[in-house]
Amino acid sequence: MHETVRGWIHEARSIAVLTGAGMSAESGVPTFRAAQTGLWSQFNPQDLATEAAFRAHPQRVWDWYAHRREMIAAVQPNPGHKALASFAERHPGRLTLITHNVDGLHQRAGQTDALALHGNIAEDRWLDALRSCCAENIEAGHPPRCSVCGNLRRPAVVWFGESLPADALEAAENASRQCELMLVVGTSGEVYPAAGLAFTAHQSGGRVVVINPEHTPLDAVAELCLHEPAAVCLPALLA
Ligand code: BJW
Repeated sequence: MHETVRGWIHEARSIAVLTGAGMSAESGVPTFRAAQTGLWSQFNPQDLATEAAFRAHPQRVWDWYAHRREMIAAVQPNPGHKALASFAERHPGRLTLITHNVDGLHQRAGQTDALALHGNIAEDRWLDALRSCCAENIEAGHPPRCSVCGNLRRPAVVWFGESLPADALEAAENASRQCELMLVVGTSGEVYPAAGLAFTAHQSGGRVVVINPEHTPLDAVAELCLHEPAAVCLPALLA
């Protein structure tokens, strides 16, 4: 099956790659829906990643992100991230990388033009974006706040019920419509609108290949499913 997919990669003039949390599993970042460990095992990540949760329990949600930031800062891009970055460098303009991931590992592997649909966990922004708070008034805390009006800092990620960055989403939709081949790597295919990009690629005539050790709803539009870990499969396909 690798030979077949390698042939499709060789032929395709435009390739879109949609990655999710499984892409970073071999770097040591737990997937979003995997059981949480230690202190965080009692919480469902889906219940923490909302604005309502942050407003109700700012310290709890802030500390969860602080814990994940620390963990992510300590890991490295894996051979899968590196294989994608190296392919993009060797074939300028042929590959569009679209990611659910907020961990910045594609960017650290060299793919600075990755379309990060759910933001970046390393960055913060004001919770109430309409208030004009100054950076010099940031008072340390869990979370930090504006010493003048109390506005809170929050992680610059996209929570459930929030809009995705419009430019990145539009570019991802265009790439999905135009690609001849889409590789869907390490995502459960449950979170929209990102998951819908695989259907867009399929409906627009692109071939879809899913790389995931488990079955997902996106298998329905895949011409082939490779049930392998991303960090092993991608280097084998893209070398
Ligand atoms: C391996 C592996 C290895 C393991 N190798 N693979 C249409 C239909 C239904 C619902 C909706 C819809 N449109 C919108 C919605 C609502 C909602 C949604 O999708 N809900 C569903 C859960 C039902 N979407 C939204 O709210 C989005 N916003 C939106 O639509 O705005 C418009 C709107 C506004 C107002 C009202 C309504 C609509 C925003 C979604 C934001 C998602 N944010 C998060 C958190 C980011 C911050 C953080 O990290 O804390 O993004 S949620 C979380 O899920 C995170 C991830 O990026 C995302 C996707 O998860 P992913 O990557 O698939 O990870 P996992 O863990 O689920 O799966 C890992 C996979 O890897 C598994 O399959 C493993 O098998 C595999 N794997 N090891 C390869 N080694």
